[in-house]
Amino acid sequence: MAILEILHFPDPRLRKVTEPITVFDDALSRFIDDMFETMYDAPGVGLAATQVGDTRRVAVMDCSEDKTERIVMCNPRILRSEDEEIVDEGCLSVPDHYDRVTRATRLRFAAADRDGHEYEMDAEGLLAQCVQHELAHLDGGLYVDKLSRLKRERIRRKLVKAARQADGADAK
Ligand code: GNR
Ligand code: NI
Repeated sequence: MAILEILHFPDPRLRKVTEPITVFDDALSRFIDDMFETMYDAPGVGLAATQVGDTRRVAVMDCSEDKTERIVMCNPRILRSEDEEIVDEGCLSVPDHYDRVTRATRLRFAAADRDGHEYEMDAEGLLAQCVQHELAHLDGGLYVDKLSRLKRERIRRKLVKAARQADGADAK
């Protein structure tokens, strides 16, 4: 198991569109375990492969209070969604920022688990929000894309500056 490095906006690797998973092998399973470890360590309620610089179409989630409900989504797709609400959203790839975005309140999605078995699940509340957030990551999207350009640019400048300062600290 390993904790992977989480990329920060505006890293261009976060814009890559992932490739569908066709082989469900031990290497994939180990990667999924690393993603869970990275997500719990962060801590976060979801993590997409894109965020750790990988182009496999997989994301993990655990929105439970006691962190015991692991959900693996390989090749996920939303089957239907209903109602919209404005919710507060954050992202491990956009540290120290939160903003309101519009998301579907309830949805049904399909995905494969780590063994390639297809399943369907109904989601609402935070889980529904997280499914939409992770699916966007797998297509190179970020919640900041839903904000005004002014807000997005402000966030970008702040994170570029923070990354530069972190690099400087590393060099010393
Ligand atoms: O940990 C996370 N919390 C969160 C809160 C509101 C909406 C979405 C999320 S997902 C985020 C982890 C993350 O960045 N996943 O990609
Ligand atoms: Ni995110």
